[in-house]
Amino acid sequence: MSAMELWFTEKQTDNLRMSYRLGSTLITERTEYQELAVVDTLQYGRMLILDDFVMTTEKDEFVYHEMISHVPLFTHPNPKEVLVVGGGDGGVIREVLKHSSVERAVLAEIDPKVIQRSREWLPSISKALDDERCELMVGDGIAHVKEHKKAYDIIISDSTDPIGPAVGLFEEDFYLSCWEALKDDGIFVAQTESPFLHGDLIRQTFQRISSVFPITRLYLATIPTYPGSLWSFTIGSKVHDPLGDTRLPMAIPIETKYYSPAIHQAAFTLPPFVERLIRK
Ligand code: AG3
Repeated sequence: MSAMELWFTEKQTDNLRMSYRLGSTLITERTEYQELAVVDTLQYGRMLILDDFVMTTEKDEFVYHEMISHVPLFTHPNPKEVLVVGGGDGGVIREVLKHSSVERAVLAEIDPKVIQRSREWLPSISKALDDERCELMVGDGIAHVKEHKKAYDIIISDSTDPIGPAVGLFEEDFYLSCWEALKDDGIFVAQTESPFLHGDLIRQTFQRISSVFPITRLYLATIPTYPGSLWSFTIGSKVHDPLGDTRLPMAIPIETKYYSPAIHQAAFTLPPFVERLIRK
């Protein structure tokens, strides 16, 4: 057997591709909703791919999963009920359940195959899906949000890119439903793509979220396997300011690899080209 090189390439834009050399392909299948693959990359470990887009890898997933979870959860004084929309790989659930205040974490994932394959092939990411505080809701997250009023302390939108099934998760109507599904001091957060490649989307999403929530803030983290690497998250909050009135502890009672109280503060410091995107 020759040393044949197998590569997976994500077309990040029409003009930019990112390639990963593979050790092996673990599974590829067409689910009811999308093309799903789990491959073993030599650089970043196992990788979940949906419709040819990188969703997460074993080696860099901690940045995204910690930052989308701990920033809102440490902003809220006592988060008990948490909803994750999307995120069938379980990475966000794992981080959310590190908080001892959390009594129930509901995962609303539309594609059961994502849950099943992540359980099989990505145990380090999916392991908390079996926690007794985790409740799996296989179905439409948008409908779930609409059906619940004042039910959650935190809602996390762990969506794919705003194409196909995720389009609705970037619409104002969804942010309004989230407002209604949140308790009086609830916090919403969404992944909102890269300022290098998706500036218009960031501007539009920030505008939409801020038309619903009185406190809206953007923060950043570096995620090497996502297009543009510099990634954004947008928070909409009813009462608690992720930068203001929170009593952020000097030390946190959970183990993390990227998040810390200092990173929490620093992540909201935006370079001028990003600041301009969200300025009125
Ligand atoms: N959700 C955001 C993935 C966006 C990546 N986009 C891309 N590769 N074009 C990730 C789910 C992790 N739980």
